[in-house]
Amino acid sequence: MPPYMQDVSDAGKGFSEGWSVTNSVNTELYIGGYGKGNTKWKNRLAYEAGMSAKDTDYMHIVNWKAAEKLFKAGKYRKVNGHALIPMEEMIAANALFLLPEAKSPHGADVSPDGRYVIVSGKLDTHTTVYDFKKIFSLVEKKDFAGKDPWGIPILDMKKAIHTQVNVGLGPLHTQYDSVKGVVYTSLYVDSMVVRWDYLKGKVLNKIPIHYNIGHLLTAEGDTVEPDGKYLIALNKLAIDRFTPIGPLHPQNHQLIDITAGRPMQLLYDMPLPLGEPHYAQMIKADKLKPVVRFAKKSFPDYVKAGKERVERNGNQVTIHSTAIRSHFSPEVIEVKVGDEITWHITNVERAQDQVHGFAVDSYNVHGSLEPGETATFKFVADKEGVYPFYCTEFCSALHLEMTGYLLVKP
Ligand SMILES: [Cu+2]
Repeated sequence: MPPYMQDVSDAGKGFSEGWSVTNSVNTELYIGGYGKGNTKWKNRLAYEAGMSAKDTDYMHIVNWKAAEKLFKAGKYRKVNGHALIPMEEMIAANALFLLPEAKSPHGADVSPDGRYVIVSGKLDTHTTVYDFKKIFSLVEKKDFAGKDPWGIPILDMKKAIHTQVNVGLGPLHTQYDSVKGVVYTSLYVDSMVVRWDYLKGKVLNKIPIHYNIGHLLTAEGDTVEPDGKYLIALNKLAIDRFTPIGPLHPQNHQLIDITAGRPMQLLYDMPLPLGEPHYAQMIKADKLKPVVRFAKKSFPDYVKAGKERVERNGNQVTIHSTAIRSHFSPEVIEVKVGDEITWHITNVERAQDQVHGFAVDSYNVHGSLEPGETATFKFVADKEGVYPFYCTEFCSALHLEMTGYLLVKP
């Protein structure tokens, strides 16, 4: 890649399978220098201005199937253990192109059928819908508008566009609905979500968000078959939603009903102890097939209930323990000063989500054991005395009683 600042990417699918797009900023190659105290320059523009000098930056378009052929032909070199195909090889193989996009772009989101990619430039009120059919045609005909300083072909922006839509201030990311043509774009400056039609090129309606929205998601919105119905605004910077409790205000997400045929409706503010996650997915719950407990075979030192024991070999002491509500077994363990302890503990709970903790605090031994998990702690018992060990997860009504003693004898 050329030395621009590459930002968000999306993979092609369906029509654009095997291709990817990556946004970039600072195609100006600006190197800063604003403010007093600069040792090199005076009176330079700040990065934010110097990086936004040109009206457009470059979307990087990569043909991964062509890259795969180059890799198989050995046209790469190893950098830190990774195969790196040099830019010249990619250019020669017609595998890397640039396409102008509105400056300081953020989201690049490929449509469910892979035919289009929607790009929003934060400093442009328009979102741009590019048509891969047009892009591939330009690539095929080698209809280029020029080359960048590294010799990468630049496609003609106007010839690659399906439509541009004036959606509002500060458009960022776009997510797809189950309804054909309908998409949702976050508007950072307006604090809104705009619902619009990228095929017909028109705005449908908007809903205010009570925070500065960044990313957003729709149910299965990044897949070839979005589910619609719900959207979550992933927010930062509460505007006026809460009584201020200090310099940092709470940051919540908002769940929005996007059922087709009626205005979008705010359903719920969702408290999360962190600001806007960058990308998140909403999927149907029945797609999750979680394990209930770890398999024995995952842990060679698994301790079977009833087979708990303490083994000594010289000054090497191996403790095989189990944990289940609300006791450790064994509960009292005697060792000698200087013994090297290897302590295996298996959580033998059959109940779902029944976690236990383990601590020998004086020896700075701490752990957490999920159902079926075996953990191993190693330390030298170098201080004589009576040291309690105990569960550190509030596991049951008798959690406080889930304790034992390590006796270190002189
Ligand atoms: Cu416990």
